[in-house]
Amino acid sequence: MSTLDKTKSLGVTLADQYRSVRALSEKLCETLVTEDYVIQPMPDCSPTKWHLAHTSWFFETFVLKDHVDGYRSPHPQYDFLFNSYYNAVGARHCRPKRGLISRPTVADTYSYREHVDTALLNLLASASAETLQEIEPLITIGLHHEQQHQELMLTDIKYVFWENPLRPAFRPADIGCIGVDGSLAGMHLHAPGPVPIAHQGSPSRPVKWVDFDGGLVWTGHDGGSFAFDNEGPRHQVYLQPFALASTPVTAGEYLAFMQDGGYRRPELWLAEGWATVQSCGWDSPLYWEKHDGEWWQFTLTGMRPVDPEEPVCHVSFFEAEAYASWAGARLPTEFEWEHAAAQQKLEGNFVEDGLYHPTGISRALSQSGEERAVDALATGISQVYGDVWEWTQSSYAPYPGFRESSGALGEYNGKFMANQYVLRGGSCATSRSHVRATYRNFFPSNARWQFSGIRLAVMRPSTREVVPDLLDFEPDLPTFCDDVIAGLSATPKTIPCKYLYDAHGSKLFDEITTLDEYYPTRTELAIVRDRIDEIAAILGHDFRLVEYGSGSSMKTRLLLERLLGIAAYVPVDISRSHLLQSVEALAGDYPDVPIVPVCADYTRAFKLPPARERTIVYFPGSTIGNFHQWEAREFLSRIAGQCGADGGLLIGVDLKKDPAILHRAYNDSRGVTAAFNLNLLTRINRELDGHFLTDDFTHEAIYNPDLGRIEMHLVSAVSQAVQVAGHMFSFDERETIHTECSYKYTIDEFAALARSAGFEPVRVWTDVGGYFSVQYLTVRA
Ligand code: AVI
Repeated sequence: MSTLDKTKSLGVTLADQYRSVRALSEKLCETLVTEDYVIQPMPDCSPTKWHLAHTSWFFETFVLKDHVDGYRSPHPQYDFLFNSYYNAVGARHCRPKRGLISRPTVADTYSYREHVDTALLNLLASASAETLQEIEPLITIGLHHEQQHQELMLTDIKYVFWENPLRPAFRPADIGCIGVDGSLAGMHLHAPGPVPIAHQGSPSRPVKWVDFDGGLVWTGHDGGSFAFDNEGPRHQVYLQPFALASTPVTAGEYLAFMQDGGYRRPELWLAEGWATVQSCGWDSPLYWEKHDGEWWQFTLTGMRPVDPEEPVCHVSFFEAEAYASWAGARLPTEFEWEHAAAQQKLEGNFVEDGLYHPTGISRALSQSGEERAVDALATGISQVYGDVWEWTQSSYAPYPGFRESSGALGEYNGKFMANQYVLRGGSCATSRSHVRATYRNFFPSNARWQFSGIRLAVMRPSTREVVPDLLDFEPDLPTFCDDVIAGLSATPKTIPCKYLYDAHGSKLFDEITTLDEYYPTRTELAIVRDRIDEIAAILGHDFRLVEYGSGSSMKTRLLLERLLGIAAYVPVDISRSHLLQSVEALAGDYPDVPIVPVCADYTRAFKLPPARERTIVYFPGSTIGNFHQWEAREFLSRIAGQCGADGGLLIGVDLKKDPAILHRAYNDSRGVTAAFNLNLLTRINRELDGHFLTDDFTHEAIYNPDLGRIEMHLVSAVSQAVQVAGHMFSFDERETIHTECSYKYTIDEFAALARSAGFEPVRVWTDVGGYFSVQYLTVRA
């Protein structure tokens, strides 16, 4: 090809690219009416009109003014209005006030675009080879810049329509909708689609992990084609072996986090994230709303039920991080992500697909061809590109050797390298030609209006290698609020003791177990330690040990070390994070014992995974004492059913003794038990908008000899009325809330109870003082 032909061809290629990108900006606006173009619902969102004008101003400022002889802008004052952030170019209008500019009108803005298009296309048609070489990088960056604004046009208009109580749809939906009041009148709502909404909270697939070896790897762009300056220089980083989840976190998985109190548990959040949850009142991703007990979400095609299969979207870095910590995982670093993504085809759900919303894995795979679908399901990671931007744990920082380019365009990326996190992979609002493995998007940690989601990572070797499956259950929540309202409305007032154990309550209970006065934990451990050989002999061989409540304690460790017949250890706990923590703690120390954690509320019926070996349930700590006797009978019968004919139960049972000893154990001198009890009120205040003044209540624990139990109460010191979750409850002076029973048994009494539930006592071990017992029972034939 001659030089002239090459020049012409470069000009034509650039012109074609220019026309195509510019046309998409306008196509995206085809369903908007004039009023939609002008609104700015929050400082981060710009009006559509502003995006259309700013992207034109960009070409005018960085190409036309410098490369068209005698070029004069028809609107010099637009420099002030439509300069976004380039200090080198001059002063500018204040960003949060972009929505206050009614002039230029929308029509004026389109004329301005047309003017810039004509001038630019004329330049491309007539430019010399030298000029074309010079402007090619500027036009290319201008086109990528416009593609970034196209994505912002979508995310910003979504927020504009979300702020409108009529919830208009950006693109027409198929069928009817609901209004803000839950009515189905006159608004655009999308039909549920193929996903059965009844299963919003259904158990999620176990995470499938894909391993990567790590080592010294190259990262960043090699400069062979277009990339933003922040993607280089290419350099080496060292990666520890890691694994990535095969798919982004789904809405169904995220619902499980929400139902497990994800937005109410400070221990899961970074301090700043928790402060944001509190101050912004977050209880779900942006655009989610509950209607008649079902979660709906606002999309660019209107309101529709949350589809549990599709990637969760519109979550901040804080939410992504909290979810990861709840799931016992972490976010990937941007280098891990890039290393994995570089091995993937650049395909996915992008803006060109016209869905404007992330899709579920089935749809993503069905669109990418059967061969690849099978491949991805078997080994690979999928939905790496498109659908949702994936938050990484990497701060947006310069790569080693990074230098901003000179001139105004040096301000494009570099100056934002503070207080932001990197996101990777593009979204359903990104152009396919805009992303690549090295692409670094970035937003502040609280931003949620982008199509941002989550992919989990873990280190290798990790918990998952000893956790074949975290068998999930469907949490039957919310119950805390219902139980508290019902309990405070009853006479006498009472609240189930399981609510004493939030994160702080659990810590206080751990502290109780170390108190001099609280004998049970210490005594039980001593019994197990002294009798471990006898216990091992009686339990025999080839059984799985199913422990109710997460076991990371000394007793569990002792059993795992000394009971040689254990074929598997099955911890059962309602809290996924406690379960993962305890498994993580035990797995490393007992690599030979397979661990099969089960996330379940053991006080209710749940299924254990099937097993070849016998089942022995371990229920230590005399937690059985916290059940009323009729509840204990029912509970033990359920255990007998779970164990089957050849199974057994190893249980810790506190015994009747001198009431003075009991009194000291539950009224300790350091006031830890009092704090444990009073923490229930603090929890209600925090989680249920309660207004208890903890100073107006005192802790009381008394032994009731007739019923053979310690009763723990919170006593109102004054006559008062307290609001909880919008309800008022009055308390007389000295009126109490009964918060816990702790039944004590004689050995005969417990034997009778066990028999009535289908067990036969086999062996009872006690300490010399007869304070506590460890008992082995088998299921009666
Ligand atoms: C967990 N449970 C067996 C303890 C008990 O002794 O009933 C809870 C407790 N309440 C006050 N102190 C300890």
